[in-house]
Amino acid sequence: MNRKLFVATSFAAALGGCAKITNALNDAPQVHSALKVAEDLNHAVIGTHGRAKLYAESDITRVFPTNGDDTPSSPEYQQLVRGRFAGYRLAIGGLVERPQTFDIAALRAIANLEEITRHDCVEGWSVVGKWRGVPLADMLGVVRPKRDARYVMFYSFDRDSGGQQFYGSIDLAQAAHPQTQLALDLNGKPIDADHGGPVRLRIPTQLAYKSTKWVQRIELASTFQPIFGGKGGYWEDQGYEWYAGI
Ligand SMILES: Nc1nc2c(c(=O)[nH]1)N[C@H]1C(S)=C(S)[C@@H](COP(=O)(O)O)O[C@H]1N2
Ligand SMILES: [Mo]
Repeated sequence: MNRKLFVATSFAAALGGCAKITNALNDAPQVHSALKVAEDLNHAVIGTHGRAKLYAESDITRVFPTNGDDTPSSPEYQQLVRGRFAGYRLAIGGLVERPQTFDIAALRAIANLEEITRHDCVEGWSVVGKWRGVPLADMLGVVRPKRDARYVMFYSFDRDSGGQQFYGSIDLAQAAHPQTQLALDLNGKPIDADHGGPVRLRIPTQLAYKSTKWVQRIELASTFQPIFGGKGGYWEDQGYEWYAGI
Protein backbone atom coordinates (compact mmCIF):
# COMPACT_ATOMS: atom_id res chain seq x y z
CA MET A 1 0.00 0.00 0.00
CA ASN A 2 1.05 3.55 -0.72
CA ARG A 3 2.70 4.77 2.47
CA LYS A 4 0.67 7.94 2.78
CA LEU A 5 -2.55 6.05 2.28
CA PHE A 6 -1.35 3.61 4.93
CA VAL A 7 -0.72 6.53 7.25
CA ALA A 8 -4.20 7.90 6.56
CA THR A 9 -5.78 4.52 7.23
CA SER A 10 -3.98 4.08 10.51
CA PHE A 11 -5.14 7.53 11.59
CA ALA A 12 -8.69 6.53 10.86
CA ALA A 13 -8.26 3.37 12.90
CA ALA A 14 -6.44 5.05 15.74
CA LEU A 15 -8.50 8.15 16.15
CA GLY A 16 -12.25 8.26 16.09
CA GLY A 17 -12.03 12.01 16.65
CA CYS A 18 -10.05 12.44 13.47
CA ALA A 19 -12.57 10.61 11.39
CA LYS A 20 -15.35 12.75 12.79
CA ILE A 21 -13.63 15.99 11.89
CA THR A 22 -12.13 15.08 8.57
CA ASN A 23 -14.62 14.95 5.76
CA ALA A 24 -12.39 12.92 3.48
CA LEU A 25 -9.52 11.03 5.02
CA ASN A 26 -8.48 10.09 1.52
CA ASP A 27 -7.39 13.69 1.18
CA ALA A 28 -4.60 12.96 3.61
CA PRO A 29 -1.89 12.71 0.92
CA GLN A 30 -2.90 16.15 -0.36
CA VAL A 31 -3.01 17.43 3.21
CA HIS A 32 0.49 16.12 3.63
CA SER A 33 1.81 17.89 0.55
CA ALA A 34 -0.03 21.10 1.41
CA LEU A 35 1.51 20.86 4.82
CA LYS A 36 4.95 20.45 3.31
CA VAL A 37 4.48 23.59 1.21
CA ALA A 38 3.16 25.49 4.23
CA GLU A 39 6.14 24.31 6.22
CA ASP A 40 8.61 25.49 3.60
CA LEU A 41 6.88 28.83 3.22
CA ASN A 42 6.38 29.56 6.85
CA HIS A 43 9.61 28.27 8.22
CA ALA A 44 11.10 31.51 7.04
CA VAL A 45 8.21 33.51 8.50
CA ILE A 46 8.13 32.25 12.07
CA GLY A 47 10.77 29.57 12.48
CA THR A 48 12.04 28.66 15.91
CA HIS A 49 12.66 32.22 17.04
CA GLY A 50 9.92 34.27 15.36
CA ARG A 51 6.62 35.05 17.06
CA ALA A 52 3.24 33.51 16.39
CA LYS A 53 0.53 36.04 15.59
CA LEU A 54 -1.60 37.33 18.47
CA TYR A 55 -5.37 37.73 18.13
CA ALA A 56 -8.09 39.79 19.79
CA GLU A 57 -10.77 38.55 22.22
CA SER A 58 -13.31 39.02 19.44
CA ASP A 59 -11.44 36.46 17.28
CA ILE A 60 -11.85 33.65 19.83
CA THR A 61 -13.58 30.60 18.35
CA ARG A 62 -16.81 29.68 20.11
CA VAL A 63 -16.82 25.93 19.63
CA PHE A 64 -13.57 24.07 19.83
CA PRO A 65 -13.27 20.76 18.02
CA THR A 66 -11.20 18.09 19.68
CA ASN A 67 -8.76 15.85 17.99
CA GLY A 68 -7.83 12.46 19.28
CA ASP A 69 -9.61 10.91 22.15
CA ASP A 70 -12.09 13.02 23.94
CA THR A 71 -11.50 12.40 27.64
CA PRO A 72 -8.81 9.68 27.95
CA SER A 73 -10.33 6.46 29.23
CA SER A 74 -7.47 5.19 31.40
CA PRO A 75 -8.54 4.43 35.00
CA GLU A 76 -5.73 6.65 36.26
CA TYR A 77 -6.99 9.64 34.31
CA GLN A 78 -10.63 8.93 35.14
CA GLN A 79 -9.76 8.95 38.81
CA LEU A 80 -8.04 12.32 38.46
CA VAL A 81 -11.12 13.72 36.73
CA ARG A 82 -13.33 12.49 39.60
CA GLY A 83 -11.06 14.26 42.07
CA ARG A 84 -11.09 17.43 39.94
CA PHE A 85 -7.35 16.98 39.39
CA ALA A 86 -6.51 17.56 43.05
CA GLY A 87 -4.40 14.40 42.83
CA TYR A 88 -2.57 15.46 39.69
CA ARG A 89 1.21 15.71 39.95
CA LEU A 90 3.44 16.73 37.08
CA ALA A 91 6.90 15.21 37.38
CA ILE A 92 9.77 16.69 35.39
CA GLY A 93 12.80 14.44 35.29
CA GLY A 94 15.33 12.78 33.03
CA LEU A 95 18.43 14.83 32.22
CA VAL A 96 17.88 17.62 34.73
CA GLU A 97 19.86 18.78 37.75
CA ARG A 98 16.82 19.09 40.00
CA PRO A 99 13.91 16.79 39.20
CA GLN A 100 10.69 18.32 40.52
CA THR A 101 7.05 17.52 40.98
CA PHE A 102 4.34 20.17 40.71
CA ASP A 103 0.71 20.09 41.69
CA ILE A 104 -1.85 22.31 40.01
CA ALA A 105 -1.61 25.00 42.70
CA ALA A 106 2.17 25.20 42.24
CA LEU A 107 1.73 25.52 38.49
CA ARG A 108 -1.01 28.15 38.87
CA ALA A 109 1.26 30.18 41.13
CA ILE A 110 3.73 30.64 38.27
CA ALA A 111 1.25 30.78 35.37
CA ASN A 112 1.82 34.28 34.07
CA LEU A 113 1.58 33.85 30.30
CA GLU A 114 -1.74 34.51 28.59
CA GLU A 115 -2.01 34.81 24.85
CA ILE A 116 -4.71 34.55 22.20
CA THR A 117 -3.23 32.46 19.43
CA ARG A 118 -4.31 30.19 16.62
CA HIS A 119 -4.19 26.45 16.71
CA ASP A 120 -3.89 24.84 13.26
CA CYS A 121 -4.71 21.18 12.74
CA VAL A 122 -3.28 19.57 9.62
CA GLU A 123 -6.74 18.21 8.89
CA GLY A 124 -7.74 21.66 7.77
CA TRP A 125 -9.37 23.38 10.73
CA SER A 126 -8.08 26.15 12.94
CA VAL A 127 -9.30 27.66 16.17
CA VAL A 128 -8.33 30.82 17.99
CA GLY A 129 -8.14 30.50 21.76
CA LYS A 130 -6.88 32.27 24.82
CA TRP A 131 -4.42 30.03 26.59
CA ARG A 132 -2.97 30.79 29.98
CA GLY A 133 -0.18 28.86 31.62
CA VAL A 134 3.41 28.59 32.70
CA PRO A 135 6.13 29.54 30.23
CA LEU A 136 7.98 26.28 29.65
CA ALA A 137 11.22 28.28 29.86
CA ASP A 138 10.40 29.04 33.51
CA MET A 139 9.90 25.35 34.28
CA LEU A 140 13.23 24.53 32.65
CA GLY A 141 14.84 27.26 34.73
CA VAL A 142 13.62 25.47 37.85
CA VAL A 143 14.72 21.94 36.89
CA ARG A 144 17.91 23.01 35.07
CA PRO A 145 18.58 20.83 32.02
CA LYS A 146 21.90 18.97 32.12
CA ARG A 147 24.51 19.71 29.51
CA ASP A 148 23.59 16.72 27.34
CA ALA A 149 19.82 17.39 27.38
CA ARG A 150 18.50 18.25 23.90
CA TYR A 151 14.81 17.36 23.88
CA VAL A 152 11.84 17.82 26.13
CA MET A 153 9.66 14.70 25.97
CA PHE A 154 5.98 14.89 26.90
CA TYR A 155 4.11 11.72 27.86
CA SER A 156 0.31 11.76 27.90
CA PHE A 157 -2.53 9.94 29.61
CA ASP A 158 -4.19 8.89 26.34
CA ARG A 159 -3.57 5.75 24.35
CA ASP A 160 -4.80 4.80 20.90
CA SER A 161 -6.95 1.75 20.26
CA GLY A 162 -3.79 -0.33 19.86
CA GLY A 163 -2.62 0.70 23.32
CA GLN A 164 0.11 3.04 22.10
CA GLN A 165 0.66 5.91 24.50
CA PHE A 166 0.57 9.42 23.04
CA TYR A 167 3.81 11.32 23.38
CA GLY A 168 5.65 14.22 21.75
CA SER A 169 8.86 16.18 21.83
CA ILE A 170 10.37 19.57 21.11
CA ASP A 171 13.96 20.70 21.35
CA LEU A 172 15.31 23.08 23.96
CA ALA A 173 15.21 26.09 21.63
CA GLN A 174 11.50 25.53 20.97
CA ALA A 175 10.94 24.87 24.66
CA ALA A 176 12.62 28.15 25.57
CA HIS A 177 10.54 30.15 23.06
CA PRO A 178 8.66 32.85 25.00
CA GLN A 179 5.29 31.71 23.58
CA THR A 180 5.70 28.04 24.50
CA GLN A 181 3.64 27.26 27.58
CA LEU A 182 2.26 24.52 29.74
CA ALA A 183 -1.32 25.66 29.47
CA LEU A 184 -3.78 25.40 32.36
CA ASP A 185 -6.65 27.57 31.12
CA LEU A 186 -8.49 27.89 27.84
CA ASN A 187 -10.68 30.94 27.32
CA GLY A 188 -10.66 31.85 30.99
CA LYS A 189 -11.52 28.42 32.40
CA PRO A 190 -9.43 25.43 33.45
CA ILE A 191 -8.84 23.29 30.36
CA ASP A 192 -11.47 20.57 30.34
CA ALA A 193 -10.87 16.86 30.03
CA ASP A 194 -11.63 16.90 26.28
CA HIS A 195 -9.07 19.54 25.44
CA GLY A 196 -6.12 18.18 27.33
CA GLY A 197 -6.70 19.19 30.93
CA PRO A 198 -5.39 19.71 33.45
CA VAL A 199 -2.11 20.50 31.69
CA ARG A 200 -1.27 20.58 28.00
CA LEU A 201 1.59 21.88 25.97
CA ARG A 202 0.73 24.91 23.87
CA ILE A 203 3.21 25.84 21.20
CA PRO A 204 1.64 28.38 18.84
CA THR A 205 4.68 28.53 16.53
CA GLN A 206 4.01 24.95 15.41
CA LEU A 207 1.10 22.94 14.05
CA ALA A 208 -1.37 21.74 16.64
CA TYR A 209 -0.24 18.13 16.63
CA LYS A 210 2.88 19.28 18.49
CA SER A 211 0.73 20.71 21.32
CA THR A 212 0.59 17.58 23.45
CA LYS A 213 -2.59 17.28 25.52
CA TRP A 214 -3.11 15.55 28.90
CA VAL A 215 0.55 15.80 29.90
CA GLN A 216 1.30 13.19 32.53
CA ARG A 217 5.05 13.54 32.82
CA ILE A 218 7.94 15.43 31.24
CA GLU A 219 11.44 14.11 30.69
CA LEU A 220 14.52 15.69 29.25
CA ALA A 221 16.51 13.45 26.95
CA SER A 222 19.58 13.58 24.74
CA THR A 223 17.86 11.66 21.93
CA PHE A 224 14.39 10.28 21.20
CA GLN A 225 15.63 7.55 18.93
CA PRO A 226 15.17 4.72 21.50
CA ILE A 227 11.68 5.92 22.54
CA PHE A 228 8.62 4.14 21.03
CA GLY A 229 8.80 4.47 17.21
CA GLY A 230 11.94 6.60 17.44
CA LYS A 231 10.63 9.63 15.54
CA GLY A 232 9.99 11.87 18.55
CA GLY A 233 6.23 11.66 18.81
CA TYR A 234 3.04 9.73 18.24
CA TRP A 235 2.21 11.57 15.01
CA GLU A 236 5.82 11.61 13.88
CA ASP A 237 5.91 7.82 14.27
CA GLN A 238 2.97 7.76 11.80
CA GLY A 239 4.87 9.84 9.25
CA TYR A 240 4.34 13.47 10.21
CA GLU A 241 7.29 15.85 10.26
CA TRP A 242 9.01 16.30 13.61
CA TYR A 243 9.44 20.01 12.90
CA ALA A 244 5.98 21.43 12.30
CA GLY A 245 6.62 25.17 12.10
CA ILE A 246 3.85 27.42 10.83
N1 LIG B 1 -2.14 13.62 24.05
C1 LIG B 1 -2.57 14.04 22.85
N2 LIG B 1 -2.26 15.27 22.44
C2 LIG B 1 -2.68 15.72 21.24
C3 LIG B 1 -3.42 14.89 20.36
C4 LIG B 1 -3.75 13.59 20.82
O1 LIG B 1 -4.43 12.80 20.14
N3 LIG B 1 -3.31 13.21 22.07
N4 LIG B 1 -3.83 15.37 19.13
C5 LIG B 1 -3.08 16.51 18.60
C6 LIG B 1 -3.73 17.13 17.45
S1 LIG B 1 -3.58 16.35 15.97
C7 LIG B 1 -4.38 18.34 17.54
S2 LIG B 1 -5.06 19.09 16.19
C8 LIG B 1 -4.55 19.02 18.83
C9 LIG B 1 -6.03 19.26 19.08
O2 LIG B 1 -6.23 20.00 20.24
P1 LIG B 1 -7.71 20.29 20.71
O3 LIG B 1 -8.39 18.97 20.88
O4 LIG B 1 -7.58 21.07 21.95
O5 LIG B 1 -8.38 21.09 19.62
O6 LIG B 1 -4.04 18.27 19.93
C10 LIG B 1 -2.83 17.58 19.66
N5 LIG B 1 -2.37 16.99 20.89
MO1 LIG C 1 -4.36 17.76 14.43
